Amino acid sequence: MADRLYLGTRRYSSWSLRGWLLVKLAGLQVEEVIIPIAGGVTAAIKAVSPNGLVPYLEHRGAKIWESLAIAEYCAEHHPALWPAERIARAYARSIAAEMHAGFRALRLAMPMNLGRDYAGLGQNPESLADIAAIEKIFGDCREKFGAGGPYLFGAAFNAADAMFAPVCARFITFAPPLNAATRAYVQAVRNHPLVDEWYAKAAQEPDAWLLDKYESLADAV
Ligand SMILES: N[C@@H](CCC(=O)N[C@@H](CS)C(=O)NCC(=O)O)C(=O)O
Repeated sequence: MADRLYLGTRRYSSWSLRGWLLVKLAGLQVEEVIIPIAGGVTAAIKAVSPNGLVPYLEHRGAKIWESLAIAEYCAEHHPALWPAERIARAYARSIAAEMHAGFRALRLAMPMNLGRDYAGLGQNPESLADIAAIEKIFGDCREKFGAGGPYLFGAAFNAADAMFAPVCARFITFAPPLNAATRAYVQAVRNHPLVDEWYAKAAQEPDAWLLDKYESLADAV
């Protein structure tokens, strides 16, 4: 079994962005296989991945699916993906798990699209409640652990930042009302070299991979 990381269309696949950031931060050497997503019914993904979803990692005989499991696997190779201090590490794991399990209203109302400007769209009571909860997480985390740098736990972009990076991307695309501290964090994440590399590669994807359901949000209002 070759060492491979299966990913979906970079423009849309928020979970793939998480998995890719984690693998890159951990320095795992893998072949990246991009499978254009068809929006929940991608036969080529179902054919390779145990849960029928991407990201999916094959590494030195191990098969790892679900982004949070990929985070833990990567952290075995690169422990600095989680904070070194126990209480900060517990907090990081908790907010990463909360992201993995939740914020469904935000994800539904503001699907990731790295190539569009949907400023002002996607705001409803449920998505705005999710955004308020996320801003509280960002604010509390940075207040407790974020001294010394722009990321959630300070100077190092870690697994928690990777889990929230697609949320930052949604905030850029949909431009909901955000407080100044959140805006600064979102910009720091966008400026991270790996996030920038992902955006650049997303911009090079062929037009044939565009999906109408994600490209026509502005027409729907
Ligand atoms: N809980 C999963 C979610 C993964 C997921 O939903 N991936 C989407 C792409 S962002 C997918 O593979 N969809 C299958 C498809 O479009 O056919 C994780 O954390 O990895």
